[in-house]
Amino acid sequence: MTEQRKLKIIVLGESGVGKTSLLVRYKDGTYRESYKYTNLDLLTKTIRINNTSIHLEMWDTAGFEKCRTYVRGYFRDSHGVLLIYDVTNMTTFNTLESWLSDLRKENETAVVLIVGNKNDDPDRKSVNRKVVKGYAESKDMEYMETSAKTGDNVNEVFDTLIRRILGIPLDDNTDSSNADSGHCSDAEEAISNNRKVYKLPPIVPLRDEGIIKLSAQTDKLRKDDDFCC
Ligand SMILES: Nc1nc2c(ncn2[C@@H]2O[C@H](COP(=O)(O)OP(=O)(O)O)[C@@H](O)[C@H]2O)c(=O)[nH]1
Ligand SMILES: [Mg+2]
Repeated sequence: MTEQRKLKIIVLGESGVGKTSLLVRYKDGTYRESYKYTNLDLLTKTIRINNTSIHLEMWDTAGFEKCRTYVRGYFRDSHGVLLIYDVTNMTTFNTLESWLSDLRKENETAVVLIVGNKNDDPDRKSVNRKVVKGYAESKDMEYMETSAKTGDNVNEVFDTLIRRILGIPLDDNTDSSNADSGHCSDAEEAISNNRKVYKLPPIVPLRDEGIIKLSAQTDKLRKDDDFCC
């Protein structure tokens, strides 16, 4: 029997780091230099992992990060957070700590993954990988670099976040002897045997339901929470 799960994922970080671009790239594999969505709120996608069908609700900020006045409900109940900076802009990395602290005031349990986006031009890269790695380790978080523009590492970021939320181990080394089973139980068995080898269950996209503009609801939330933008 197929189990159903719903996961809420949110994005956080300064305006312009590529949050919307990353969500859209993951949702339907496209990229445009500039998105014109004014009330882009919710993107949905259904994937399957083992026998579980997972309905992803991926919430965009709808621009509230510009004034850092939050829709409080945005943080609440989220299972996973992509904390995003721009690898070409150190300031966007320096503000991650305050985004994280704002998140933790409302949500202590969400899994957070740090993402360095715009990793597509080595000449423009200005945030030192080692610095980010050190920060991520100090927070016991994972850190990955992506490009929404080229699509590099985007699926991997979402896969990693989803696996972390669901408690499915990531592979350190793929064990070919385990390679065709692909079930959680194998991974669990590997852990119980204290082996550092896991076979990842595949994540399969099932439906791409589109971008839903919930401007009516968002307007209400904005009103309720003194949304300033
Ligand atoms: N070079 C490059 N530009 C990007 C990338 N992701 C987004 N951008 C650009 O950065 C700008 C801001 O992106 P947007 O997704 O609106 O950022 P948001 O404000 O964080 O949602 C847009 O002009 C995007 O085209 C990327 O991976 N590489
Ligand atoms: Mg945006």
